[in-house]
Amino acid sequence: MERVYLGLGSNLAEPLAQLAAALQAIGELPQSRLVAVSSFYSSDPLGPPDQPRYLNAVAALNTTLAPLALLDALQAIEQEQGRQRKAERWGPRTLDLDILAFGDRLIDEPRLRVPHYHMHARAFVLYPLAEIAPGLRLADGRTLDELLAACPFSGLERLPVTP
Ligand code: A4P
Ligand code: MG
Repeated sequence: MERVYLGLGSNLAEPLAQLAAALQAIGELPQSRLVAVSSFYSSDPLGPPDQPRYLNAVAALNTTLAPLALLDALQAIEQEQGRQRKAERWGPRTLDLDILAFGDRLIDEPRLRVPHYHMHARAFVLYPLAEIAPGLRLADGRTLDELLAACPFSGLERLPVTP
């Protein structure tokens, strides 16, 4: 079993329902067990400003799936929930599932880079991750504490209720 951390994000079509459905689907993945889910956070959109606020969370999964098999399964969940890939970078989406970390692996393939290449600068990833993985050290040696120290808690609101 390897421990995987997943970032979840949505800013279209009832984000709360999107994240709840995604967690349900992740919990049903083969060879895998969902072991923790962070609080949900409302966050300022990163990218084009003329889009709704996002709902973000982070989940922990134990799995024996290979990384690309997990990516395929996550992309199938995104498709299932009506994700339309558009040309616009960082545009609005019903559901985005990112692999943040995968055990001790460093992955640099055309379809998959792990640790996720933008997570270090994203409060909406780092703060929920810290809830469920305090003291985490990434495969490239960076610690979550270092990343948090360089990334202020701003544009982010921790919501009291999770489904
Ligand atoms: N890919 C490579 N590495 C990974 C990985 N570690 N996990 C590839 C998942 N996918 C990975 O992703 C494009 C391709 O990245 C995939 O086909 C996969 O093979 P995508 O989801 O199709 O495209 P994208 O998400 O639009 O692009 P990108 O650059 O991944 O965007 P991000 O980084 O996911 O950002 N603002 C707030 N507040 N909250 C958000 O969650 N999210 C985004 C999207 C923008 N602004 C946001 C948020
Ligand atoms: Mg993505």
